[in-house]
Order: sequence, then structure tokens, then C-alpha cells
Amino acid sequence: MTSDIERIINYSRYPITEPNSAIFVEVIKRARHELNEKGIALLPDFMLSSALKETITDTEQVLPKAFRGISDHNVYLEDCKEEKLELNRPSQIISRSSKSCVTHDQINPSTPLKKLYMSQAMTDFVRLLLQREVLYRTADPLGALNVHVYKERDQLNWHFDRGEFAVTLLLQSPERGGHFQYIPSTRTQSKNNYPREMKTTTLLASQAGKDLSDLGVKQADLQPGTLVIFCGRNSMHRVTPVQGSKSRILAVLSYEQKPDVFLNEYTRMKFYGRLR
Ligand SMILES: O=C(O)CCC(=O)C(=O)O
Ligand SMILES: [Fe+2]
Repeated sequence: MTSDIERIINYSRYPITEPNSAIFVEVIKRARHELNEKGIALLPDFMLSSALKETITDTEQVLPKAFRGISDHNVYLEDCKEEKLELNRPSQIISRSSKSCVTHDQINPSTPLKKLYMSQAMTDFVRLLLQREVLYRTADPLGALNVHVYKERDQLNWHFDRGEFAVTLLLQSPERGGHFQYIPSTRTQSKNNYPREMKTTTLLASQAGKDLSDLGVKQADLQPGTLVIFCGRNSMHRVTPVQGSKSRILAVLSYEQKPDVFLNEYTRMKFYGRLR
């Protein structure tokens, strides 16, 4: 197994099957520190360029079958097509997102990305990093491993994630745009709406195409091969519009605290356009 993993990830920098090694201990320590400080941990050069290339080629082959998701939503990821616009409430500021999604069942078992996701070593690595007693891959045949393809003008607009954390791996950067931006701790753990004004201001400024650098918006420096752990439940984030003909390609690796977790029918239809 180790040799398989060594052909996929930069093993000397991330020896994920050797949890007692000094390098592993240091990687985990640094990532946990970044998560605590900023709500995001970046592990650059995690996947080898040969594995990235093979995964991208395999993705492009199945891309014609991918579901094209276009949705109008607010920051809480609720569909709001019928709502009328009241500019002072974040829940009523609607923006559009679009991307294509390749599902777990469409990804070949021999694709390096899928081999990595299906390895127990990877699940254990994420579990240790996140300090969980147990962690399981999502059992859903569509939703377990996804590859999101953002072509020219595609974007994922401002939102909070429903899940507590997300594990992603950037496979390909576009020529321009397609940046991952976030506002650390936009809201507190409790359910209150603070700071609503900041959210509203950011949303309206970005809709108007204004500069967001004064609004506490951070931009992550993601390169192809970077593994990202992001706590997106309380930090509003987005992917800016992709510019140029080269797509942004990003893998989403899903994990759960319980075994045998499947998505409900509503979620499958919304994100994948089919039930099976
Ligand atoms: O594409 C990304 O980098 C982030 C994706 C994201 O935020 C999401 O799928 O909820
Ligand atoms: Fe997200």
C-alpha cells in the first residue's frame, strides 16, 4: 500500500503511513496550528504532479457526463428564487453559482485521486489532523468523492458550509480568477447573526465588482497539488469567477463521523441531478 501512496503523494514531505515519524508529527502540528489560528490549513505539494496529470486526464474523459449545477442562493445556501430583494438582509441577497460536478461513481477506481481517497491511510491522516476519535469516508455512491470543474465565468458565490470542515485538493488552476476567498470567523458559533453588516457590505460590494481588500477578505494561496482543510461553517467564503479557457479543477473528499452516511434524495437531485 505504501508504494501505491508513494506514487500519488509527495511522501517524503507527507509520510502519512508513518504517524510516529518526526516529519509526520511536525506536519500535523503545523496544520492544526493553522486551523486554530485561521480556520484553514494548507498542505502545499501534497499530490505529485504525475498523479495530478493522470487525474485531470481521467476527469476530462468523464466530463461530458458531469452534472452542470447552476443555482441562485443566499449565503446560507438556501434557494431563494421567489424572494424579493431587501438589501439590508444577507438572507435576501441572492447570487448565482455555476460549476460542473463529476461524482464518485463516475471516477475510475484506478484514478490516483480515487486510490488516495479510498486508502485507509488518507482517512487516518485526516482523522488525526482533525483530532477525531473516528472518521469514515462518506458512503454515498455519488457524493463520497467529487471533482468540481469551473469553466470560464463559473464561480461559487459567498456561502457558509453546512458541514463543519471540508477537505479539498486543487488539481488545476485557471489562467486567471478562480481564487478561494474567505472571511475568518464571519459569525460566531452561536446562532446569532452578528456581524450582519459586514456580510451585507461584502455581498453588495462584491456584486458591484468593488475591491474587497478592506473588508477583511483573505485569499488563500492555492497551487495545484495543495491539500486544503477548511472550517467553512462560520467563515463565509467563495470562489471568484474563472477567467480564461483553462478550467479550475478541485476535488472534494467527504468524510463523516458516522459510518454508512448516505445523502438524502433532495441533496442528490440538487447537486447531482439524479438519484443514482
Ligand atoms: O472550490 C473550492 O475551493 C471551495 C468549494 C466550496 O467552498 C464548497 O464546495 O462548499
Ligand atoms: Fe464551501
